Amino acid sequence: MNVKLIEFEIMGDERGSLVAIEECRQVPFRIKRVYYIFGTKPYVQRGAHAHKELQQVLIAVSGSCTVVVDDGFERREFEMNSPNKGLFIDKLIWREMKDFSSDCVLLVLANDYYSEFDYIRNYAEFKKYVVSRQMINVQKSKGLM
Ligand code: T46
Repeated sequence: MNVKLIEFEIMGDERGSLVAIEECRQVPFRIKRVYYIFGTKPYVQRGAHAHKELQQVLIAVSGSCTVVVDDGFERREFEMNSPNKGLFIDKLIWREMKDFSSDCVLLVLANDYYSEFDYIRNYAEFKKYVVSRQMINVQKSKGLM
């Protein structure tokens, strides 16, 4: 599954800590958009969608939450609880976020602008889309397309 944890270097001294993130260095893409999610109630689930093209890195810069990722075949859970931990999520990965602590600020770096057309918000539709993409890739690899 094309999801991976990235550990950012903490530059600290007696005053505290600092993490620097630069596009195409600590994150594997050019950053076109930054947004953050905060004030989410602990019983609330967010996400429940996939993106056709968008790549993102999620960082709990404060507090914690759980991120569930699913490529249509396998499901994994990540506990995001540290400002020096980023979760890279490639395109075509279903994601759900839950168990937000009251102080959670989830910072998201994205490689493109917001577009509702890029979202797949229905899991059955997502599965169908992933399988059809796989079939196209197999045909391309056999030189049939
Ligand atoms: C994702 C997860 C991790 C905008 O107008 N611009 C934006 O850049 C974003 C991200 C959202 N919006 C609007 C669309 C909705 O009316 O803000 C509202 C809340 O968005 P949504 O319900 O999609 O939020 P989440 O927390 O379910 O999902 C978000 C991102 O949308 C999504 O790309 O991967 O965070």
